Amino acid sequence: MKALINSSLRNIAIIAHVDHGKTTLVDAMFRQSGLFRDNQEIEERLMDTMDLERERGITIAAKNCSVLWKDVRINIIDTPGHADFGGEVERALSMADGTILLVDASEGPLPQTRFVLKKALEADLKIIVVINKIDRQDARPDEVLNEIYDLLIDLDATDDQLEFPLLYAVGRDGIAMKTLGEKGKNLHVLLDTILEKIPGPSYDPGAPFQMLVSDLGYSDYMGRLAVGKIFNGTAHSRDSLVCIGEDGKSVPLKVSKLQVYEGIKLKDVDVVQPGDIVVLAGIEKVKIGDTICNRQAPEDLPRISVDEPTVSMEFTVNNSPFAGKEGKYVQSSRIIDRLIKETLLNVAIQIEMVKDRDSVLVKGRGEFQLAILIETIRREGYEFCVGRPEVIYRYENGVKLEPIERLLVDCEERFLGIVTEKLSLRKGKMTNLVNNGKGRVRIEFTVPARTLIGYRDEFLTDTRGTGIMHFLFDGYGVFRGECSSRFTGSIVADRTGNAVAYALFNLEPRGRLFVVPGNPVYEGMIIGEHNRGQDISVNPCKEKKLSNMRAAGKDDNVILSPIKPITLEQSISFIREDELVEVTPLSVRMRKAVLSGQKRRALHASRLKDKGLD
Ligand SMILES: Nc1nc2c(ncn2[C@@H]2O[C@H](COP(=O)(O)OP(=O)(O)OP(=O)(O)O)[C@@H](O)[C@H]2O)c(=O)[nH]1
Ligand SMILES: [Mg+2]
Repeated sequence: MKALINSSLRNIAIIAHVDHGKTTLVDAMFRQSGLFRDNQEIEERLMDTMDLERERGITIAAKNCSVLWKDVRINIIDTPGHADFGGEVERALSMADGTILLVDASEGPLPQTRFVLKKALEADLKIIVVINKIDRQDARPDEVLNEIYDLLIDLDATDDQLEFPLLYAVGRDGIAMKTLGEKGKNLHVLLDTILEKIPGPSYDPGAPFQMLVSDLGYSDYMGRLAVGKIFNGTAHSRDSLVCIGEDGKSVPLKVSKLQVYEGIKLKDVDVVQPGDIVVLAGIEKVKIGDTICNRQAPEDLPRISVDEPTVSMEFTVNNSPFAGKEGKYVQSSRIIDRLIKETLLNVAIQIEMVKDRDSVLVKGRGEFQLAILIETIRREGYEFCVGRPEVIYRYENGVKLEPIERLLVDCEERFLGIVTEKLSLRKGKMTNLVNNGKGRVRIEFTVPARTLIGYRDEFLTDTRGTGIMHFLFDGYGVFRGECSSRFTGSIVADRTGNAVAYALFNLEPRGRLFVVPGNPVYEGMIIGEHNRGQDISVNPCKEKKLSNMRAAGKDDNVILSPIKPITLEQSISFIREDELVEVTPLSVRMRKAVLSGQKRRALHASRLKDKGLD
């Protein structure tokens, strides 16, 4: 029985679609709650502390911080908006008693708005709606408000949930107001609304200590750190407690340090109060979802549940001719250990050993999430190969099911034809079409997740960079039939050496090249995309014969078309089933899984023979 409320605290999660301004709003809340001196220079998007977050301007992991407002400490959890990091939102909501739902005043609710709102409603959390970025030229706050109501109704919100507190904001300028006509000056109305409308955490005064572990950290001095909300009771530093794991077994522990969030920093405390979000040191073997509780009356809380992964990728050791030249950690055991560590820190990632011990299947929510994982560990010095992302199928009563995405496209009317044509090739089904009468259309599709891998680049090209697309996992549906992952072949090097301008110049008409003169290549490495459907083997190292001098005179001066280096994410969505991406701290290369051209031809011939086509 929960009877008391801790009114000196509030725990809120900020949720929204990607880029709707969550992290920027947290900055402004920091500034106005007196955390910094008025003239102190502070960085933008302070909570995006990871290198990759700063480079890409997106939030990847949910993070905690706090502000003090009118003697109440508001614990804030900033969450990522990108769909692939949805597990972070589910984890964050396990610590919150309420949420701020941000919606861009121009874009309105988008697929991830639906996802996060659904999760908040399921968790029965109080919601404050903030229509943000009302300074935008194309802001349409009234329509957006109607769309939010429609969304809530669509998600079966109760009458109580439909009567949400509503504010308008320009997060970047640190302004919020109750009505559109007002001229806001600061965020005071938002901070006051949080105190007024979001309940403080409730707890049972008679119950012993119980804390749900929602996040893990690490400190060089204190070792493993467990982060989470205290559901009941209090604890002191030096207390003897237990941790109940997934198997129900209790492991004893002694608290070595307790901390709470003060701004973006942590503050040591001797005692922690019920409802607070704390950082506890003193236990090594702890997992997200475990309960830390009293030794005398150990009772676990429901574990955090996150949606199942929908995409998998195979990680193998690098066996290319260049293996071991650039990476520090190359052995399979090191790679597997690193991936196991990731599953401890990230509840949305799972791994499974395959066939031999040299290969491991990594499962997640989407190829972008896996790409971020790959980028993170390659920067730590790891080197390995990954295969094409594959969706995870399910079978029900003998029927094959596949993950289906709900896709929302916003583009100029003139691109409607090409977009629908491409998506129907990819087994998409149109479910809605809205023409706003100003030259742009909004189209909704349901599309198999597997056929969307790699579609974004093509979509941007098709819409001359002006189209916007968002998609969100919609559930499992009946398999919609085979579809080629790419309609072009690969240009494959047939030997080891360095690429030469003359050879590349002659290859240019065959397709799009990925290498420049001087790049090292090896047999089986993919150096370009062929215009035609099948692969071709070529010699990119071929020098011009000296006897042929007069033919082209300025041999050394051939002018090659400039190329954009292909990124890790592009490589991952480019490769086909029989291809791999080789990842090292310095390079990203694509290759055939079977490097020898001769072996590939033999394999191809035997496949044709099996099909009776030789
Ligand atoms: N016009 C306008 N732009 C804003 C406002 N607030 C934020 N932005 C811009 O919107 C972009 C995204 O801001 P973020 O705060 O990173 O958004 P986010 O919701 O944290 O994004 P993710 O964490 O990646 O989901 C940045 O370029 C901001 O400068 C605002 O009030 N008005
Ligand atoms: Mg952010």
